[in-house]
Amino acid sequence: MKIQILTIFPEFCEAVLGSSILGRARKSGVVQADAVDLRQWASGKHRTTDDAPYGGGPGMVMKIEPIHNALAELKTSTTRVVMMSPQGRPFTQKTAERLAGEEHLIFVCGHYEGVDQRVADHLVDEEISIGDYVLTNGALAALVVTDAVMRLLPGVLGHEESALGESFSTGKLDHPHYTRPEVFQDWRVPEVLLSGDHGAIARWRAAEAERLTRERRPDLLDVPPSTEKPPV
Ligand code: JF5
Repeated sequence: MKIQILTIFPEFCEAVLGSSILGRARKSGVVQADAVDLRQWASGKHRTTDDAPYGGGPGMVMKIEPIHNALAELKTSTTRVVMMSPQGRPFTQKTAERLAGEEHLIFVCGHYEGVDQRVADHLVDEEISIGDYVLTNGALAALVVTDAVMRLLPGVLGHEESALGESFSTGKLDHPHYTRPEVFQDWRVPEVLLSGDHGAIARWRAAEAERLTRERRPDLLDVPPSTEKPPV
């Protein structure tokens, strides 16, 4: 799989892509993930990627031409182009699973007040939001999606089973986890986890996941499984 993050902050993305599990996955060759500097396709002495909004108002809007020219050069017949913005469809684990099946992803990252609407209307396949808040830098959102997608790819995590059977792939929040020591100050590890009774442990974990989900995320319970449908 190949992932390209098209951004005016490539060094910022490279720092994340080069670190920890993502850095190791990249070196192992199971995935190619790179930041691509949008300014390569910006014209003029100042390599401008933004301009004042038509109709007036504060801030700057990202221009269409550099994004168009970058995509014209980077896209192949199998590319899916994703734009990160607060106006996008909500990003979920289902979205991550679907994107993990793609051969080539390009993330277009917005900044400033926004991106010329013709980019979303004509140049991208889908617009995704990572949540109901506003960032200064869409690359931050693209990195969140990249991380969630990459960890699903075979060979990225140590043990294959760790990507499944955890929070959200089950449709519920995860159960609590504990490790040594058995007692810290006066805080004990739940006795059942020390019992060696694997049936009892599985039942306790399922009950804890259910209890936590009912308490914190009742919206996740008793709803039909979402059939995520991307636009074309
Ligand atoms: C961005 C215009 C993009 O703020 C975000 C974002 C929030 N949730 N998901 C993405 O992206 C940066 C800001 C303004 C376009």
